[in-house]
Amino acid sequence: MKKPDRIRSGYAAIAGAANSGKSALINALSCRNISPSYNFKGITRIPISSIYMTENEQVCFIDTPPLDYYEDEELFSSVDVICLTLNSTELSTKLKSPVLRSFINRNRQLPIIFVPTFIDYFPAELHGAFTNQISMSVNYQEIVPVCAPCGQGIKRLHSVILKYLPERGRLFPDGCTSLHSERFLVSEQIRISLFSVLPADIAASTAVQIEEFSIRDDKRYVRANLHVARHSNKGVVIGRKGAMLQNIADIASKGASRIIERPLYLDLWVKVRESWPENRDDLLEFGYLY
Ligand SMILES: Nc1nc2c(ncn2[C@@H]2O[C@H](COP(=O)(O)OP(=O)(O)OP(=O)(O)O)[C@@H](O)[C@H]2O)c(=O)[nH]1
Ligand SMILES: [Mg+2]
Repeated sequence: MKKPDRIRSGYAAIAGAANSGKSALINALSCRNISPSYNFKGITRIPISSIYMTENEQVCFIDTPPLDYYEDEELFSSVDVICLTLNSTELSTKLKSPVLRSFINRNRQLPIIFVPTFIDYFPAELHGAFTNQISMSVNYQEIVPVCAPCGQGIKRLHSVILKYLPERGRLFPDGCTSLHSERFLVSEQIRISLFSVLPADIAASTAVQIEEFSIRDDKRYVRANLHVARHSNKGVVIGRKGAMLQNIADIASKGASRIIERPLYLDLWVKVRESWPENRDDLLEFGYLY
């Protein structure tokens, strides 16, 4: 059967304060674990895209670093719709936040869907109260409360996002899952694995640098350096007889193979780059500034 020529297709950015559930949301909306989501502020350092497509729709979701730290004005001005996450346990404070107010103001030409997150903290009878509270303080297009890790509200949010995407030709080729290179997606999967086994402060201060990415017989061979910010962290990342490093490599290669849909062999090395998060040149070298 011939595919329709014009479908709902476009870009939906996810913005919000640190730890408000943006990455959990992109993972739930695009049905893949592409962006590290953990209980630590500032995990997402670079915008990450994840494409969801069917015969009748193509949505490129874009997860972004917290607005408190950085705002990519160009990125937001070029999307079709913005989902603004607000932690519902801190709704009143967040709605007054100057950073958030100025973001809403600067992007008022775009549809903004307000997405109260963490609604699993409240009984269903109270969810209407979030809508009232938001509608009293800002102009809004839509309000969709969600709990991304438990899937609540995700279907509804998805259909509301679609309403704001124009009908146009297909933007992405069949099978395309992200705008990023495999190399970048693999390095983010290594970051996800760091957070799942290391203390959060050590994981957050470990940079991943892909040193070699080669392809043989459709298999990926990747050598990556894990740069810890302190000498004392090196032993923790390696673990007893290398057990922690092996664990990280196992989790990361499984996750990365799933994301890039190919077998992948990973070789990890731990290096010390003292205080790299405070050093502009190191941030540039690791791809966190550009
Ligand atoms: N209970 C509950 N936990 C949530 C919800 N949304 C996110 N989380 C958890 O909250 C933590 C932070 O979520 P993230 O998705 O990393 O938040 P973020 O906004 O991407 O954080 P940064 O990248 O640091 O800005 C993770 O442990 C998530 O599993 C939710 O609706 N309910
Ligand atoms: Mg994030």
